[in-house]
Parts: sequence; structure tokens; C-alpha cells
Amino acid sequence: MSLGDNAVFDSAPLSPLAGRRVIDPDTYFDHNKPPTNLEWAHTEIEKFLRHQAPDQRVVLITSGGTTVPLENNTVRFVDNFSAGTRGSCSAEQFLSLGYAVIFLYREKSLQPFNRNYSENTRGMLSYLEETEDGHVRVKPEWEQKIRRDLAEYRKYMDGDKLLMVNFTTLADYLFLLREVSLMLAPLGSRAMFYLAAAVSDFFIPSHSMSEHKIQSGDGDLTLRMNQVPKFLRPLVKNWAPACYIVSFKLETDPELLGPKAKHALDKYGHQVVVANMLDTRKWQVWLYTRESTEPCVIQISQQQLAEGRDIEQDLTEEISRRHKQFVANHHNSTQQQ
Ligand code: PAZ
Repeated sequence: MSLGDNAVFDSAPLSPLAGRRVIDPDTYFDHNKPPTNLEWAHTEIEKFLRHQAPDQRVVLITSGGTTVPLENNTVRFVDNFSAGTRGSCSAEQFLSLGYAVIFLYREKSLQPFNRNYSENTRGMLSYLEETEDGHVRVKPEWEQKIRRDLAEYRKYMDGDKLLMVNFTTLADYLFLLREVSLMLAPLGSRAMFYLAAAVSDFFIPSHSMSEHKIQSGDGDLTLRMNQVPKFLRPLVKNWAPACYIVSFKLETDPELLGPKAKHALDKYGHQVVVANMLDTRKWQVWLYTRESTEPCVIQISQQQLAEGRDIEQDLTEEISRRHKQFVANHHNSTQQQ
């Protein structure tokens, strides 16, 4: 790795996979800085959970992509494609299904209800116009839609049904995920994790990064990145073992998607893997569970897609139905004890 004179090289043990370095999750937290909003998030989540009824189902939705900084004083970072459509749209659907939603999202990615005004190439000003008497107002053709979205947004925010917490880097995300998980764990089966964020698989540990902007004077830049520890394992086994956990798997090679989704289920033992392909993710997903050898396909037609139907409507209904069953099974098994 050539990251300038300040770079310190990571000394984590080499895994049996040649050239790959695997760090355990605890070591990760010991060597990276928590985000500045961690304490704020803790306080807000505590308040949010206190306001929920005892039988309220709560879902943590993660959304958007994590960044991986290349410098401690970050000028450059590695990013990914995720816009936050899946997460923000699913948040709206889960709210309408009666869930309380903690929305952990990448700063500046799509947010529930607001997403309708930032997804396209228009800027905010294109929704506004100046009246003859010099006031600014929403263009009449947008008024009904904006009124509806605003009313929904206010209803859920003011009613303590939607809490939004943002992250930017991989480290922000992982610290916040652990924090929320530990706080949701006491809810047991009533809490769901819906992990739709696109989380980087590789990173540069903080102590191995250049402190300042990498200089171009040394010629080509070679990056060597560590493998991010698999956080699904401690999430399922230690942080929130009684909760309902839905992870997502994205691939571009169709041959890999099914085997990798099944492998994740076997390895981590959680409830559902939602598998999707990069280029068809807006109209086709597969649900893998340990109860069935064949995945459940959720699909909408091209026409429905063109007419503005979101696949998340069907996806969240199916997940919610399965979660309800999980809660009921858990209830029955505790009654019998
Ligand atoms: O955010 P988006 O709507 O553009 O994309 C959603 C998605 C493809 C990131 C999500 O459905 C997903 O698969 N998340 C997990 C990605 C992964 O395998 O890490």
C-alpha cells in the first residue's frame, strides 16, 4: 500500500485465504472512531422506544451505501451505487403496515416521503413558482402530492413512529448498528432488522490511513484494503439473538446469487435473505429461508413498474406476514413453558 509517508500498516493476522486479512468485530470497534451522533442516537432511540406500546412491532431499516475513507482528514473515499430507494420506500410501507420505524440511512440518500422529490433530476426549485404578488408557492400540479406526503411525514414523525438516524462512513454505520441492535434486543421477536444498506466489504483501518490528503507527487496509488469482519454473526448470535433478522444479498452474476444467499442463511442462522440482482432489483427479488429449499419469488410486471408501483409494497407485506407468524410462534412457545 502506498498512502504517503504517514501510512502505518495494519498488523492483523493473515487469514488462511492468501493475502486476505480478517479482523474480528471487537478488534474493529477498538481500532475505529465512533460517529459524532452516537450519543445523540442513543438518547433519541431510548425516547422513541419509551413512547411505543408494549405490543408495538419495531423495525430497524438500514438504507444507502457506506463510504470507506482513504484519508483520516478525508478528501477521498470509496463509495457504492446504492441510492436508498429500497430502504426509503420500504420505510413508508412498514409505517403503513403499523410498524414503528428506525431509519438508519446514509446522509443525503433517499428518505421516506422526501424521496419523491429528490430521486429525479429536478431540483427543489422546479416544484415552486412566484406569484404575481411576489409570494413563492408550490406549483398547483404538485400541490396535492406534496400535501399528501407532508401530512404522512408529519403524522409519523410527530406520532413517534419514525426516527431517522444518519451515517456516512462504514465505521459510523457499524457503531450505530451495534448500538441500535443492543437497544432493540430486549423487544425480542417484536423487533425486526431489515438490512437493505449496501455495506462495504473492504476498508482501510484508521491507524493505517494517511493522516492528510494523499499526494499525487509519488505517482500511481496502490490501495490495499482489509476485509470487513462479518457483522451479521455477532448481530444474530450476541447483539439481538431473539429478534427477526432479514438481510439482503446483491449480486451481478446470476450463478452466484442463490448459492450465496443459502450460504448466508446456513452460516448465520437468521430468518430471511432477500436476494436481488443489480439490474432487475426494482421488479424481482427472491426470499430465502431455512424452512424451504426453494426461494419465494416476488415480482411485479414491467407495466406495473412503469405505472409507478413499487416492488417494496409486495416485499414488505410478505416480510411483515412472516414476521407476524414469528412473533405468534414465539408467543406460543413461551406460553407452553
Ligand atoms: O438502495 P437501492 O434501492 O439503490 O439498492 C438496494 C440494494 C440493492 C442495495 C439492496 O436491495 C441490497 O441488496 N442491499 C444489500 C447489498 C449487499 O449485498 O451488500
